[in-house]
Amino acid sequence: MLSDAEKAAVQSLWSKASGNVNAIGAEALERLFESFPQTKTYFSHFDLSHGSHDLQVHGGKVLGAIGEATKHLDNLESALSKLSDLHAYNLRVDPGNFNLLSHAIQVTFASHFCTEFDATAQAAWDKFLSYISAVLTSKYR
Ligand code: ZNH
Repeated sequence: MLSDAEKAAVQSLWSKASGNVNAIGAEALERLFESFPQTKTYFSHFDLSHGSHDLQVHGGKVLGAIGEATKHLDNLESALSKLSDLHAYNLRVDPGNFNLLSHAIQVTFASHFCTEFDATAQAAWDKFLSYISAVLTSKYR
């Protein structure tokens, strides 16, 4: 689990990002799709053009769920249980893609919050996003 210092780093960066979830989420998705085009296959029903409404809305949902998770750092499994079911049973997203999205989110944070997202904050977020990914892929079989 995260140390108290890591929890504080996660929450502090989140307080900067939380007002802008659609734009930040959309940018993270755009970076994901540009760098790893195979990830687009899950979104064939979306308009993936730059800044599209679909990217904004879905980006907002993904980051919103991450924001919600920042409030349940001691309890991620139950907080993310419904999303975990969705990804495992319904969406069947290849687990390898979670690392790619985590990477895209971190690069997006770095480009928006260059001062706050220092090496310590990044390490905490990397750990946090790994835990989220582990929960979201825990029900695969
Ligand atoms: Zn996911 C969906 C989150 C990852 C794919 N997602 C979703 C949602 C959310 C999320 C919140 C919505 C739900 C509802 O509506 O109910 N995700 C998330 C997170 C993560 C993720 C947090 C991590 C971190 N996903 C992911 C990946 C992928 C995905 C990696 C691939 C690539 N998702 C998805 C899809 C969907 C989702 C496909 C569906 C969409 C629509 O709308 O259709």
